[in-house]
Amino acid sequence: LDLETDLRHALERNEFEVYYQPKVSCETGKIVGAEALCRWNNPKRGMVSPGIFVPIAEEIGLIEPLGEWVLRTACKQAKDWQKKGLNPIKIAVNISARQFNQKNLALWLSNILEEINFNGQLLELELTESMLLENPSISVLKLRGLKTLGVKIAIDDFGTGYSSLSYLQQFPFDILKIDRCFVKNIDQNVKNAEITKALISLAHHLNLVVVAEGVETKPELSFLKTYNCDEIQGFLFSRPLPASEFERLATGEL
Ligand code: G
Ligand code: G
Ligand code: NA
Ligand code: MN
Repeated sequence: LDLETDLRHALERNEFEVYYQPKVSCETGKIVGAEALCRWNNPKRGMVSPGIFVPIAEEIGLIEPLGEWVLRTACKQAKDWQKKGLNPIKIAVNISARQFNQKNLALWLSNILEEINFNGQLLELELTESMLLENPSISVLKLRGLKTLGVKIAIDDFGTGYSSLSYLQQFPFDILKIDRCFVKNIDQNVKNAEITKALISLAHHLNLVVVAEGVETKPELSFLKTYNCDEIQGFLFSRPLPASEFERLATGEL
């Protein structure tokens, strides 16, 4: 059987799992958020990378139900953590182009938030620049609609696309995620250092929260602290973890 067929059955067969990668405050060193990252554990194939199955899911129209499942699962998990007395954790969910393009996006989200009784203020949606630029004026309206629900909008993989800086001014973002290609070796690579410093400064002047992705070393972290990055995410602190392990990490048991 081919991958696509297996993927089509994966949701009903409960083969997906949501992993959580901590986002840590540079100021306090505490976990303040988590990016929800989907995992596919197929009995026959083992763990399949989202780098492989997300594009296929997008192509065959499975990304809408899958994305909704990830969103619901992550929000319910965050509520469960709150009930258990953990500090409030902002949940970040990746939204694919096809999901973003669905009609009545804000209504869809508002129904889900209401149904599971989840505070929109604790939800971040991670979007990439390319999906917004297909139709910028419609994207602006969609983002405004989402923001009426209190959710935060993050621009993911910032700096890797083809667009100009003008969309930073056009779109109502709350969070800028500096792509990991710029973070790599910032303590040694002068160009990456300058780009990252400039991005942090630019983002702060636009009142955006800055998250650095792909932080793998202590020197990278101290550089980011020195230049007032707000939050970091990366293997240095933790890889994406199953919910139970994330919980142990957040409660200091791990
Ligand atoms: O989890 P990992 O770091 O291997 O993710 C690889 C890619 O898959 C990333 O680009 C990530 O954004 C994407 N991805 C992971 N989970 C989801 C998801 O639930 N929805 C969407 N749209 N993309 C996801
Ligand atoms: O595209 P997006 O930014 O959503 O990608 C998230 C991906 O980044 C996931 O596949 C996650 O496993 C990966 N990732 C998270 N932290 C690190 C890191 O420190 N180094 C590297 N190389 N990848 C990371
Ligand atoms: Na992301
Ligand atoms: Mn990213």
